[in-house]
Amino acid sequence: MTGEERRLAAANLIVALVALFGGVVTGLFQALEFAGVEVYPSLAPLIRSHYHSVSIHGVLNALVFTTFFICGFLPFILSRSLGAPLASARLGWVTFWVMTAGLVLSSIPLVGNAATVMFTFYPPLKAHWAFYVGLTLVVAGTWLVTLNLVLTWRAWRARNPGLRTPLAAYMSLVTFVMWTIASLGLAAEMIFLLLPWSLGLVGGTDALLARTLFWFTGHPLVYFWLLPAYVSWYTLVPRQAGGKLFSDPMARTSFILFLVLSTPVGIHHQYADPGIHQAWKLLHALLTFAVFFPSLLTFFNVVASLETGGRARGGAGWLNWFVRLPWSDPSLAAQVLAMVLFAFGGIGGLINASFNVNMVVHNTAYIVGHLHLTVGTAVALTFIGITYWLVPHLAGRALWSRTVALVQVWLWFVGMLIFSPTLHELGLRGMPRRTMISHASYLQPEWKTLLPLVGIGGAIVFLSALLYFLNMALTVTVSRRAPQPALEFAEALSGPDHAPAFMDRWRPWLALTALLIVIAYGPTLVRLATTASLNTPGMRVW
Ligand code: HEM
Ligand SMILES: [Cu+2]
Repeated sequence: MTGEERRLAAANLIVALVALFGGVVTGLFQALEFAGVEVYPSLAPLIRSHYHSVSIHGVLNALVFTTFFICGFLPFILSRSLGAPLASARLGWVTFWVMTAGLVLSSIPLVGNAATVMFTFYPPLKAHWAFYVGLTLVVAGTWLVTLNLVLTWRAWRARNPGLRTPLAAYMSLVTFVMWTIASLGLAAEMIFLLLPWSLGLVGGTDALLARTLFWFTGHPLVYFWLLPAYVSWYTLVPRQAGGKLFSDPMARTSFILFLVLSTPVGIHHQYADPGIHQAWKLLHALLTFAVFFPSLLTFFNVVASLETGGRARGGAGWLNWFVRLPWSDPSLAAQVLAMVLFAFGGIGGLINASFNVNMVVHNTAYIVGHLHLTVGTAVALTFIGITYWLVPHLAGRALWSRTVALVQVWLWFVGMLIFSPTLHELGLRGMPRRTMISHASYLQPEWKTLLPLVGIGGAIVFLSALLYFLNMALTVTVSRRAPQPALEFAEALSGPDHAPAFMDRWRPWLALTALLIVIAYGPTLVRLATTASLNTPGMRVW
């Protein structure tokens, strides 16, 4: 193995963390705005409005931080898990620079208030073309990551015929293959609608077709964020907890189901959209409940694995094993607390997914509460936990301070425990999301009493993030040099040989994935594409 995987991972992590920094700063502004603190006037011309801030916040956190982290983390994991270097380090660097160039290109209009269209960029809101071109380059870069992973795996396979693919490599591959299929919707939206429109080649656009293509990718996008966190929960956390993975075959099963079921569910984001027949919405609702099944498998498997750790450390009884986990390890603490909040995120997700109940929470602050439990904590806090071992590993230095890291982890947890339930409740009281709420003429007294808690919770999470960046910066610069132990994956109680061989084959699963997508999306997409009248003019409302 060469040092290239380390350098590639480090380069991606640097971009990811810079993005997260911008993401939490804008998050603070928004939380303060909700609490009635006038921040935006003093931020001009850097931040021009709440909507400018929310656009930067969503893009940096949900798109840039996550994507760059994943493109750094999973190739590194795959290479370690196969015990082989990446097929092409040069391809790895080309990929990194394509994505970074795309990021810079899209950041210019974003920062300059020429792409204040939120991270979902729904037309007819219209951004500068550079924003769309840049994001397209980032997505194209992720396909190159897939290519590199597949080539690496095939070379390994040729050298090791008949061996089961190691779990961590298997999961990394599934994640990128799933994402590559899923991102075709976004690619189509960009190439056929947004790029020609923003370049002035066509006069208008079709909002419904664009949204449908967006959510084709937008829902599996959440699995693109989550599956790398699961990779850590399944293949690394059990060892960190002092235990073993409960079941390797069950873990593989859940990932296969995520591959098959992540994409044909996106219309659950469009229950409120006119122009899509209810039958398709219902089918997507049912498939959404189907994808809840591998989530439950994951929950059971990961908790059972943690339990083996807690029991090995002397925990007895029903719950005492949980207390006995090695809580003094910030990497483990971060990820276990991320799981705890994710359980609530999952429950809330079922409410969102329920066709008619969705109407109660649709586009309210409840959704903001939900997504800070899921991507904002389950994913972000897990990734933070991973960096507590990965950054020292890459830098060859000890973590600067374990204590600061532990304080950071608990502050995030406590801050989110205030921030997120408050937003859920505000949503149930009818407060909309994506609104400069303290200036809304319809601001309700029953919202006003709760809004300060959004500011307080948000400020605590922000403080936590500052401690994190301080610790990371000092780790890579002044912390003492200490060679880090080699990366070891968790053993499994029930190992890979118990998994049926057909799970290691790709064609049947890819065929099933394609079939479900054609059934769930085919008729709607064909109808929308053949009747699209590109006549909606673009709008700039900020
Ligand atoms: C200091 C920490 C954070 C604070 C205080 C914060 C605060 C907020 C607030 C107040 C909103 C609602 C804006 C509105 O609807 O008008 C928001 C939206 C959002 N946040 Fe955060 N956030 C934080 C961290 C994060 C993280 C770590 C992520 C993901 C990795 C994230 C992802 C999002 C997303 C995707 C939205 C929705 C944006 C949209 O509606 O377009 N946030 N955040
Ligand atoms: Cu979804």
